[in-house]
Amino acid sequence: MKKFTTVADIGDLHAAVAEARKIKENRFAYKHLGENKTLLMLFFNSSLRTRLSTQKAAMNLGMNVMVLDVNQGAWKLETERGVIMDGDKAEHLLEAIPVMASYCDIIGVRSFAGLVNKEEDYTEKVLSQFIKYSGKPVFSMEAATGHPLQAFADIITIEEHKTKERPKVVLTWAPHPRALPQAVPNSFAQWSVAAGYDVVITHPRGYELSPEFTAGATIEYDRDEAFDGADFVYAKNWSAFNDADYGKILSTDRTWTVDEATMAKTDNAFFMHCLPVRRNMIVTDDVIESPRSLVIPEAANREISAQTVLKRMLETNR
Ligand code: AN0
Ligand code: CP
Repeated sequence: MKKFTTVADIGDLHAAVAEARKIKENRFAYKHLGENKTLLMLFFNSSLRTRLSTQKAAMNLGMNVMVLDVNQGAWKLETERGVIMDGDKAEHLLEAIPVMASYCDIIGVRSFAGLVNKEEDYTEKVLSQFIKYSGKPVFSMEAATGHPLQAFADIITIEEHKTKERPKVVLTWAPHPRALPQAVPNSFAQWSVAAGYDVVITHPRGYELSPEFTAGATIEYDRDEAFDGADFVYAKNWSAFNDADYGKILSTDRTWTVDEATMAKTDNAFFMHCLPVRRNMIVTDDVIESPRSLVIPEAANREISAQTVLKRMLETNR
């Protein structure tokens, strides 16, 4: 595996989940695979889970790990070619990428959507330069349009908890005070369709996601209808994707907060969220603390999704 940015990169999803579950049974079975190999994790944005789970996954495989927070202590990086660099950016990505690549064997990149220029975000301007210029296997640790390590962990979690072959999985928008990227819902929609689930997406009008990611899912504007019979409820906020409102907050309507009344409409559904979550905006205390909440096992599975991806990258790039 040379890159991991989308569900297509993992190949047969059911085989990947099976491999992940085997890794989970004995996460130290491959502790020599990464010997003398170095992972560089590069963060343009904050992280708790991705940082720790990916580092832990690499350590399980015997790798060395270097972590760089680009905006804390490194030179500010210019990403645009042709710019006269007379501003606050001291270094260009076109030098920084091959330099960083010379010190490591695999690179993980976190670079969120700017939510200002849709074309720039949806062409994955930063991540694609790493893929093009590093010469090393590159994986997304949440880029502008997707968060595949999260979606992979989410699918592993659903597979561990589902009681039906084809569960009804509802992705619901929920309110949040700041504009957030579409990366998490994009990937969750794409991966859960690929997993073969009955996927329903519900949100206020104006919050339609890119059809590139939601193909195969049903968009249901009637929230009650969407939740009816749901086996899994996946809550997430995102900002608008449509051209006129790109990156904007169109609603903070707290009737969309997932509460006990919402969950009562489901078929005793499990509750999921990628975290970090704002309580009583996205979900009430009662729902996130209930025995049906999967937020902690879901986060724990981030170690497993990362280890599966790193293992495959190590195996195919020796
Ligand atoms: C980020 C997002 O919504 O994409 C990261 C989620 C994993 N969330 C926040 O910035 C709060
Ligand atoms: N879910 C997730 O990616 O969390 P972090 O932003 O804390 O890494």
